[in-house]
Amino acid sequence: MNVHSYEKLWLVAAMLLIVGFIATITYGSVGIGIAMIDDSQETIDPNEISDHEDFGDPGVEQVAENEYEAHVVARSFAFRPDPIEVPANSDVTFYVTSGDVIHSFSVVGTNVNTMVIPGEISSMTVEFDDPGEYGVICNEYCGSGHHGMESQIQVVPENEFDLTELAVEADESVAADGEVTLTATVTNGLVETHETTLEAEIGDETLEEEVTIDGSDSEAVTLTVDAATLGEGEHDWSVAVDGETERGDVTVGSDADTDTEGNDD
Ligand SMILES: [Cu+2]
Repeated sequence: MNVHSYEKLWLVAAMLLIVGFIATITYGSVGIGIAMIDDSQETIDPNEISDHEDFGDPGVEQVAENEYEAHVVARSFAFRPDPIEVPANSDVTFYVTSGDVIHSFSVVGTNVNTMVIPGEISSMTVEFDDPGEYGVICNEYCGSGHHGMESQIQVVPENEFDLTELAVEADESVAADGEVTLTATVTNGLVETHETTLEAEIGDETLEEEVTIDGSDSEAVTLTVDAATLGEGEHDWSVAVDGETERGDVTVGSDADTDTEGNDD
C-alpha cells in the first residue's frame, strides 16, 4: 500500500497531538505540587465558619521559626483578611475555605492557585524569600461582583513584621482629684520575644513605655495621669503599639466629683 508522504506527516502530527493531550491531563492531575481538593482533608461546616477556632477570626499565626499559618475565608466578593501580611524569608501554609459558593485563591504571577470549595479546606505551602506585594484574585466565576474579588499579600521585611494585638481598659469617669488609669494589654503572637514601644495620649499628656513581651505571651502596662493635670471635662485618649490603636474618652470631675463629695459628708 502506498501512503502519500503528506498523509504520513498528518498521521504523525495527529499521534503527537494525542500523546500531548494525554501528557497534559496526566500532569494536571498528578504533577509535582498539584493536588485535588477532596474530603480526605479536614472539612468544615460553611454555616459555622464564624464559630470555627481558626477561621472564626482568620489571620496569620506563627507556628515555628520562619514558619507561619494563614487562615483565609473567601466570601462573595472578598477575602478575609485583606491584606494578608507575612514576613520575608518564611514558609507560609495557607488554609482557605469558602463561606458561600465556589471561589479560587490565586496569587497573580505565581503558580499558587487553588479552588476554594464550601465545606472543604484547601491548603498549600508557599515560600516567600523577598519583601514585595502580590495580588490575590478569584478566578472561579462566583457572581455579579466576581471581577472585583481580590486581596493582597504583603511580604514585609522580617524585622518589620509583628503579630501584636492590643486591648485597653480605662475608667469612663474619674474624680477631679483622682488618677486616670489606662491598662493596656499587649499580646505578642510571635514565637520569639518581641520588643516594642507603647505610645499613649491622654488629653494633652503623652506617655511612652518600652515593652518586652515573651513569645506567645502578653504584658499588661499601666499608664496613669493625675486628673488635676488634665483639668475638668471630657478628654480623649489613645494608645498605639505596632500600628494597632485603641481610642476612648474619660470624664474628669462632674458626676465622679459629686460622688466623692457626697461620700465625704
Ligand atoms: Cu469569583
